[in-house]
Parts: sequence; structure tokens; C-alpha cells
Amino acid sequence: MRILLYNPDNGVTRNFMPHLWMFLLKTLTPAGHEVLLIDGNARPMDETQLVRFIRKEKIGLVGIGAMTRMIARAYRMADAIRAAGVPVVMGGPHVTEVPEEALGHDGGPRHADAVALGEADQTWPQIVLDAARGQLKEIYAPLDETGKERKPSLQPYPEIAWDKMDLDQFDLVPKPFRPILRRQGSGWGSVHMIPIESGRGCPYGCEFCTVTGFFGDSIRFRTNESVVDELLRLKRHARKNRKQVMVFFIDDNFAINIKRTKSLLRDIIAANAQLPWIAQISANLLRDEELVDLIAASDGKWIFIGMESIDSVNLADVNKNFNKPSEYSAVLNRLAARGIYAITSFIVGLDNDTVGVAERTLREIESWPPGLPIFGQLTPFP
Ligand code: B12
Ligand code: SF4
Repeated sequence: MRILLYNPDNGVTRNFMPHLWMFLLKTLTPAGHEVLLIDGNARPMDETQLVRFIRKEKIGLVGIGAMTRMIARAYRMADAIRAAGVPVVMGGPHVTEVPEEALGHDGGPRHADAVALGEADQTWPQIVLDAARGQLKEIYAPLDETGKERKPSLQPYPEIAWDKMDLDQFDLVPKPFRPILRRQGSGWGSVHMIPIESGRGCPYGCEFCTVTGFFGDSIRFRTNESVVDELLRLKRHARKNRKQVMVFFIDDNFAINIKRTKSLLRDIIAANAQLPWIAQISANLLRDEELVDLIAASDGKWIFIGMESIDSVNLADVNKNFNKPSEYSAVLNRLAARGIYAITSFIVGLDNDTVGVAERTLREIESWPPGLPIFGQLTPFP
């Protein structure tokens, strides 16, 4: 069977990085099936174009993954694909919370033949086998023999063959410039941001975030060796093909277990596996000078920090009072002193925000070292 894994575009921005789920499920697909990937952010298509592609490539199953923000588009694409007679299975954070919506059990139209709930590492091979036999079930849930949810341990972790995949659609250098830059021999003819996970789960349970609910509060890590091997393979591939490769450790809180993060960073340095990297780390964990030294030595360039608010009352209200606005400036200066910069993320519209909050937040940001502040509106996800 030929399978297409499709991630819809968000209609606003061109994502700077492909989604890990597609590469992971491709790697976990049982032998004998071929998997094609399309990310709408990198390769935009409307319904007609996607259906034409599916017919031309003789696709027998389409898997769609989406966050809430992209779900309306995901459903429209799914409807067109199903109307063309190809079954659709959907997964990811949105349909996990409201599977009845995707399956049309809430009184609305049906969009998917099957839904994969939660982490699909273990259910995906079964979904493929059932689809190949024409016997898709409606719901696939990762349960153990007693009916309890089973989370993948991440040990062992599948080897994603980045070096053997066609990553052309995810190149950050616009196509017309690639040949010119390649001819110049600058090594910047091709630039990729690669998503890597070193662990899953976060126990903090901030009220606005779906991560603790989805991945659970039990944290799981890959072995250091498995992460280092992945980096070394990527580094070799980048050198051989004269590409620039950067890594985004997509863990929700890369330093949630500081001891383990330090040991991973030490192993990366010892193996000379450094590639420029970005990760998400909460401000409270960046008090640790040794951790910040290791981030710099392992080539950490940008740290995404969920500041959320400069108001402690707001933070307490959303269960994130481990964030201390009074120490934000010190944390950012500690990073900047080592040439590491921060993507500082804020939520606007928290319950205690009052008139003038944006102005106050901007004034505070202006007192910090340069970085990339980003702002989102408080959004109730299902
Ligand atoms: C990296 C990341 C980003 C990256 C970009 C995404 C990318 N290219 O990877 C950046 C930083 C840009 C980003 C931005 C945003 N993100 Co984000 N992001 C993440 C993060 C941290 C990791 C995603 C990941 O790769 N996880 C690891 C993989 C393995 O897990 P997974 O994607 O869930 O896939 C598994 C299952 O869901 C399932 N599955 C998934 N898809 C499919 C499809 C099929 C067919 C099947 C069978 C199974 C399946 O199988 C996989 C393996 O088990 C998650 C949190 C998290 N830990 O997942 C938030 C998360 C996905 N983001 C979230 C949000 C809200 C956003 C933003 C809207 C924030 C904002 N206000 O702007 C933007 C929107 C981006 C956009 N495209 O428009 C929310 C989504 C909640 C929801 N219900 O929609 C999450 C869950 C975090 C949270 N705070 O709750 N994000
Ligand atoms: S620390 Fe980050 S990932 Fe963890 S629950 Fe809070 S916002 Fe979500």
C-alpha cells in the first residue's frame, strides 16, 4: 500500500520546521508499504490539487495530523479525500480530545474513517495492517491488557533515517537561490531545521497547556546514546552534502530533569556531536549556571521560554507560579552573557490582565537583552 502522511498548513505562516510525527510514523510503518510526506506549510495544495496528487500516486491510505489551529483545514482536506474514495485516519492533539467530532458522532459531518488517540507509536503499525486488509476500526487507543493507557517508553527509540529521506520541501532556502549559493560554495545552499525529541511529558500542568494531559505527567527519556547517534548521523550528512543543519529539541521542557539534561549535554560534547540547537526550557530551570555553561558548550543558540506574563497574580492563576517575573531579567542576561538568546513567549488575555498590559509588557521587554518576543492570545483548547 502507498500511504500519504499529510500535515495541513495553518494559512498564515510558513512553518520553519517540519512536524516530527510524520517522520516518526514513516519510520514505524511495517515493511512492504511505501510512505510519502506532504507538509502543507512547505508544499501548499488545495483540495483539488491534493486529491489529484493522491490519485496520481495511487495512495491507498491518508494519515492527517493537526493541532486545533489547523483542524478546520484538516477536516476540509479529509472530506475531499474521502469523497475520492480513499480512507482517512486522523491523529494528534485535537482529535485525541474530541474524537467524536472527527468521526461525526457529535451530530456533525464525519471527516475520518478512523482516529488514533494519544501517542500512536504502538498503534500505527496495526492501523496500517488493518487498512491494508480493508478492516479499519473507528478508534485506536494505546491500551495495555488491563485497558489502561500505555505510553511508549522511548527506549528503544526508532532510528529516523533523515539522511535517506527526501527533505527538499523542507529546505529553508528559497528554491531560486539554492543553485547560486551552492555554486558559491558557501555551504548555505541548503538549510534545514530538524525536530528531535529527547523525551516526552511534563508534570507541571499549567492550566492553559494541553501537554500534561496528552503526554501524561510521567516523563520518559531516550537514552543519551540514541540522541547522540541521531546528532552524529545528521552532522555527517550535513558535512557530506554541504548543508546547514540545525536542531530543535521539541521536548516541552528540555531541562525538566536537570541532572539528565546535563549528562546528555556532556555526552554530546564528548562525542563532538554538536549542531546549533534550540530548545524549550522554563525560566526557573535556567537559574543553574552549570546548565547554562553546558548549553553554550554544546552549541545551544536559542532557548524558547514560556514567560507567559510579567504579573505574578496571573501566573499563580494559571498554575505557573514557578515562573518568577522578578528573575526574568537575570535569566536572560545569564544566557546573553554566553551568546545564547531567548524566544520569550507571552499570553495576552489572562484573567488578571488589565488595560495597559501590552504597554507594560513591552516596557519590561525593552529592558532585557535582545531576543525574539512572541505573543499569543489565551485560547481555550478542547
Ligand atoms: C514543536 C512544537 C511546535 C513548533 C512547530 C511545530 C512543528 N513543526 O513541530 C512551533 C514552536 C512552531 C509550534 C507552534 C505552535 N504550537 Co506547538 N508544539 C510543539 C510541541 C512542543 C512538539 C510537537 C511534537 O513534535 N511532539 C512530538 C510528537 C511525537 O508528538 P505529536 O505531534 O503529538 O504526535 C504523536 C501523536 O499525537 C500521534 N499523531 C500525531 N499526528 C498524527 C497523525 C496520524 C495520522 C496518526 C495516526 C497519529 C498522529 O502520533 C505521534 C506519535 O505518538 C507540541 C507539544 C508536544 N509535546 O507535542 C506543541 C503543541 C502541538 N503546540 C501547540 C500550539 C497551541 C501551538 C501554536 C498554536 C501556539 C501559538 N499560539 O501560536 C503554534 C501553531 C503553529 C502553527 N503551525 O501554526 C499545542 C497544540 C494544542 C492543540 N490542541 O492544538 C501543543 C500540544 C502544546 C501545548 N501548549 O498544548 N509548536
Ligand atoms: S511547563 Fe510548559 S509544557 Fe509543562 S505544563 Fe507548563 S506550559 Fe505546558
